[in-house]
Amino acid sequence: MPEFKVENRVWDAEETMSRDQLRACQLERLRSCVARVSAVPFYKEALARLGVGPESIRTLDDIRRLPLTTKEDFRRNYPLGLLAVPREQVVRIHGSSGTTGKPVFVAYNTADMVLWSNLCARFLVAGGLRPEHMVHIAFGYGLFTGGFGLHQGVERVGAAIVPAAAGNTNRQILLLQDLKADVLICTPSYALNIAEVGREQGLRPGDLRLRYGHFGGEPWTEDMRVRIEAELGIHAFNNYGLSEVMGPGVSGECAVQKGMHLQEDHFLVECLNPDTLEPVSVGEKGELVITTLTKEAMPVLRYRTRDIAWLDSSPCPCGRTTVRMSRVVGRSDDMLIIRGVNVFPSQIEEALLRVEGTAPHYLIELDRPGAMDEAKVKVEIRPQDFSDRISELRALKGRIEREIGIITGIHIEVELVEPHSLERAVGKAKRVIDHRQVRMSDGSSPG
Ligand code: DLL
Repeated sequence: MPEFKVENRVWDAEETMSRDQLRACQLERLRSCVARVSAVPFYKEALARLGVGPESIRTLDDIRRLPLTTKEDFRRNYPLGLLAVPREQVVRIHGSSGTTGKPVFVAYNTADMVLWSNLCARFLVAGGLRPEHMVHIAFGYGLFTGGFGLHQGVERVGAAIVPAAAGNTNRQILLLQDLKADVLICTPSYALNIAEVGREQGLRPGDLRLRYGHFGGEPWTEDMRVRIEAELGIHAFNNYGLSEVMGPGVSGECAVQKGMHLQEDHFLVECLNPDTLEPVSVGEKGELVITTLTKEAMPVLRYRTRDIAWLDSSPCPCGRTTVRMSRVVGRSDDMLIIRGVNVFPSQIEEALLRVEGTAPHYLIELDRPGAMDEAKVKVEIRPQDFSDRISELRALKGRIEREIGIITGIHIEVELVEPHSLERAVGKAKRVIDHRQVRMSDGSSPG
């Protein structure tokens, strides 16, 4: 038995059901999910086109007969066209960035909210959370699923919550010191930022009373875990999820910390070659494609997450019987995650098109010199608008930054550059230079 870093506990009995029981449960739930999505015109048409229905699902492999869903499908059905229940039954809306200025909305009914809080409770308990703890949540509370999602999970476990929300790091440190939280919840990069600011204030590792941290919402590395654990004197756990299928709660690490347990009784997960859409072998890298087995308000069939990871089906000493996923090692599209916020290059383009005086030539530069991502967009000015007047250029820069802020939700610095100064590509334009150099490894490599 490997050494457990924290006491090994499970939240509910379903986490340890036998593989046979789990498969039977998935099959039954998949059939009812297919029946449920037929209430959505988009799925009704797609299923009719493929000639499939609940009765076509005889084995779990029949999932491959079902249609795929993409972010673009959410966009085409904006704002709530994928609802499978009457609007009156919706009790919560969340959202994430779309590829254009409009967010993608997701909806929950009462049963979904109960499920969501239980799924978050599962991975929080797996990573050390106990009712007697005090939990500091430094995620944004808003359309983003991170703040409210984790909040409900902690509440479900019965621990105390400090809903600090994101930003104002000095204040976060004050709260952590004075209220003596045991658990920190935020993005991994923000955890490092808190550690850095704390160090500047003269705090030493362990000065805060933190014992555990649950981090997710953006990619991070094993090296980053080592740094966070050393600088904050805590055990750092990874958890993964995405708005379209729920939010946080899709998977999370247990005390063994060798991959994130996918909550397979509620999500059927395929790992596909993103080009051929054929399944890859277990242990090989592929794109995760997720079907929600039990979500009611907005169920999704075979959602293409665009997240690249690999699966590990070997038994886990913690006793959970679910398959584990590796860290996310890449994306099969161009989505960037900047300070925890999903940003698409097309959103920057859209912002530029809204501002007079810029040419559609731009370059996004990303770096992470310290704990936090730094982002800058170089934008070419049109020759006719090229001006020697600093005040005019400053106003133009401000207009672009504002527009980018409105569309993406974060501040990105703009640097105006002379006409024709950005390199022109012969083929596809190069829009992003990412210097963040994150070594995406899980300690082990895929087969
Ligand atoms: O980020 C949900 C979440 C919030 C998960 C808080 C965990 C903690 P979205 O804003 O829709 O939802 O962004 C989803 O973020 O497709 C991944 O690319 C990335 N992502 C989320 N968690 C991780 C993680 C939330 N642990 C997108 N590691 C996903 C790597 C992650 N990437």
